[in-house]
Amino acid sequence: MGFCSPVFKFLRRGKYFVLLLLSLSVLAWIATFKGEMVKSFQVSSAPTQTLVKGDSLREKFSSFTAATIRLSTPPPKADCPLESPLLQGALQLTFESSLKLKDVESENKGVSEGEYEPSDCTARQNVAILIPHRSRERHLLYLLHHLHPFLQRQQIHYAIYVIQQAGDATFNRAKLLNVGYMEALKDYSWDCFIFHDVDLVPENDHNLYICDKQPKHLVVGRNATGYKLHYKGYFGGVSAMTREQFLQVNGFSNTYWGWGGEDDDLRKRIELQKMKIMRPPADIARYTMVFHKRDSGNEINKDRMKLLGRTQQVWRKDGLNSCSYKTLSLERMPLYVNVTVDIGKPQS
Ligand code: UDH
Ligand code: MN
Repeated sequence: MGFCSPVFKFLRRGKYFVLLLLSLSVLAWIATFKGEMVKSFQVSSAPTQTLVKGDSLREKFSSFTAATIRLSTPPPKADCPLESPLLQGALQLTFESSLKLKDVESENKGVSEGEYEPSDCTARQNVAILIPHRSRERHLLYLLHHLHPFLQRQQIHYAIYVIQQAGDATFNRAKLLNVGYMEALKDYSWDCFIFHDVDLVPENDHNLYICDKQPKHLVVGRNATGYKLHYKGYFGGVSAMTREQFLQVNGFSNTYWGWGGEDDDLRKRIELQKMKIMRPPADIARYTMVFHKRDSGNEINKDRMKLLGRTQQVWRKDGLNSCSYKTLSLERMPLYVNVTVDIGKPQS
């Protein structure tokens, strides 16, 4: 029997066949292993993968990672309700002489650098509160104490800016508020601005610190005036205008030094634009003014009537577009942004 017998040929082919089978299973094993490798790599870098249509492993994988991502990022917040469920109505205001800034800070842990936004819903407006200020620290403390919880109950996204007039030149409330508007807009594109005297504390949280289709005056009454409107057309104390409304009237005039007239000037600008001032109901728009005397450096402005006679001629070139000032410092305190400015002095 020679080497080329049929039995030998069969054995030789069988050997190749076994070899072939062996190498195929090795290849299959490598392929599975590689699959596992790819899979575990994709787990860690999944967000950047591209999905090839028809690749079912990747498709499955991508829905798995999408679910994982959804779990780790919070779901989008719903808009806050039209009326906040946290409102309390008329409030019992207190003015304790023992109150300290530290107390007010620890009462308002949710406020950071003067800013707050509701955690469980998206606020309907973003509001900057602007407070013109010089040497009224006690009033500021009382206002912060009441205003922070008041605004939080209204579910507003807000920040408080205190604009301090540096030096002892005559006070200019209106120019400080123009500065506040411009400085606040460097931080965020606020929808609405509240121009707020430091000594006026709102008595009812249904008096909403949000803007409307028309400029809004929030102080219908105050304790000192028997809760009656000061006079027809009064637009002082606390008022609210949208970013656009304020820009449309070119802001406040910069030329009112000392007490009075600047708020009437703003009303005239509003009327020239055919806008109409709105007010909340009298039983809601109530304020307590912390008692004070006239400040030195804020004497009655004897020129105010003369200036008011010129509003129509000058409003286009006297206002936001002509407001020059120098920011001396901007400090982000826990409860407010403190902007100290040199606004110059009256031209004589
Ligand atoms: N302001 C200061 N410091 C000043 C002057 C004014 O912070 O030295 C600010 C503060 O925000 C104040 C606002 O400007 O609330 C308006 O000034 P004001 O409170 O003096 O004006 P008001 O009309 O009083 O309330 C005027 C004089 C009150 C005399 C009272 C006599 N019974
Ligand atoms: Mn006052």
